[in-house]
Amino acid sequence: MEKSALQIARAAYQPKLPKALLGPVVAKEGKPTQSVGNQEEIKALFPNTYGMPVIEFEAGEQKPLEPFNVGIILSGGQAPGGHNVISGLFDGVKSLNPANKLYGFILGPGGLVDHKYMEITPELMDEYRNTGGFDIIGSGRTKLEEVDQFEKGIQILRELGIKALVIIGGDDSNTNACVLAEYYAAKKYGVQVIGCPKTIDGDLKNEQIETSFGFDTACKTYSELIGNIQRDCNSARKYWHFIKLMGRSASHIALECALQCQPNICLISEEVEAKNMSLDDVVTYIAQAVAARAAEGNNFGTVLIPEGLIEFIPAIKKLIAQLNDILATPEAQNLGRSEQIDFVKTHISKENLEVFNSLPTSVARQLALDRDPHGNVQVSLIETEKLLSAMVAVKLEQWKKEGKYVGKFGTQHHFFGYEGRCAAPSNYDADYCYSLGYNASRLIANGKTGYMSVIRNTTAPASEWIAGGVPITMMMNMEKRNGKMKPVIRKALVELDGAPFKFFASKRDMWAKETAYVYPGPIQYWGPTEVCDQPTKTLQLEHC
Ligand code: FBP
Repeated sequence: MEKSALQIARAAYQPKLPKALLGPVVAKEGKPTQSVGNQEEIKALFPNTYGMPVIEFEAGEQKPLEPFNVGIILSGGQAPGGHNVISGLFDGVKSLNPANKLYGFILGPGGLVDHKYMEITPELMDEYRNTGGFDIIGSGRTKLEEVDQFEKGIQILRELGIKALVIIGGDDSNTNACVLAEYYAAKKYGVQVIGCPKTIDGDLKNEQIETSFGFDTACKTYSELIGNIQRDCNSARKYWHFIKLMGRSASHIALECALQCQPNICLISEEVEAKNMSLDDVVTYIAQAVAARAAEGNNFGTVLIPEGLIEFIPAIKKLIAQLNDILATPEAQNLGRSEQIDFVKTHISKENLEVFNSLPTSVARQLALDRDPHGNVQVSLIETEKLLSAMVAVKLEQWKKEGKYVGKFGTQHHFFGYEGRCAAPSNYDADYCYSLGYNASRLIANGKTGYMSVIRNTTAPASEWIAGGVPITMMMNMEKRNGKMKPVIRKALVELDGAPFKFFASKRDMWAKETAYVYPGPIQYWGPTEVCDQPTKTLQLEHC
């Protein structure tokens, strides 16, 4: 594979590890844990993996281990740093015994079920150190939830002598990792399952997990692009740029980019829901800011829109909840796509039908039809940026007629998501991911299953990071998925009383009125620490 000069230089980077992981470790165990909600139900569903203690590694003696093999799966959307998790795991496993082997399952959890795998050799590994992407083995969204899949999985794990499987994924994939860990523990199959917190969305975090990997690099990549747009915007002074940002339900990415770039407007879905705003309220809020800037002669600006916004408008949220229930019924499942729309229309409540009919046809179809394998509405496919700018234009025209607005409203639209998911990891993600992978090898060596690899205290220098494991059941509660109550990891949404949102809220009126843009520029790997090694503003505000 031909490489750029930057790739060659970057390949030589040795990621940092927490001090505790530099030599042999012992696991210091805390008290028994509880799930975040529905304790009785979760305990009953996970009798073998519920209540385990939180673990922290300390320097100590490692008991000698027989050689063993490990399997790895990349699950769900790409996130910068995936290859570093693999290289950390690879180096960690080899450091325990050079004869140990690492096998990668191809194209996500489906590779385990279909027995598609490859050995990660030292030469192959070296090709991918510190690179973005998941292409070393590929990723996929197959949902691991059926006994039949678990049984097919154990066949190949046994054939390859695999003692532990590491699943790198978001909340849904780690939920499935936990279900698999429980199943293999109940059956006494002798295969451990360890999860690893991945997703650019930043919504897999809690008291134990400071951030999911990839969030840092993805946000820095989008912020570079937004900064470039803002500079263009402030140079030409003739467009309003409507920029949708990935992040699925949570608005963490939009919020982080707002903290980095200081746009004129940033919508936060969680706030829209809390304030019970309608679509018209959101449109009015944007139009007012456009009109206020126009009154000062500024017919330009930037609007950041989290991709999940539409789901958080309370009336639409209610509609989606009912659509999910209807679509999960066997009758609906057996219908073709166009018949499903008619079926849905005849089965939803009058109130929801009104909301459904008020939406542009393309948006209504998206809400009514496409779900990913985990039952999520595919919000990345909904063009909210175009929907909102069109509605703002209509409102401004109306205000013009009423003499309330004088100005020009030229628009440009952008959607940033795929641009950042495979970016070369920032120093933060390169170190964090490598540590997560290396740490997973220590959880395996200590015989743990049903744990997520966790690295904490990451706003401090890497040498002070804390390494350990958290039982996945601790993060679970019961939620409705595909029409049924299921144990799932609780998604972390933007907290309106959290420091990042409060800081943003204290500044946004000024940012709306004035042109206070910040241009963060590209990610830097070499240079002063304040340029190269800063964690996200979200993390800094959460930990200050
Ligand atoms: P994960 O939750 O699997 O990490 O994926 C995140 C994400 O990038 C979302 O931000 C986005 O909505 C979705 O994936 C897009 O999915 P796809 O890659 O299937 O188009």
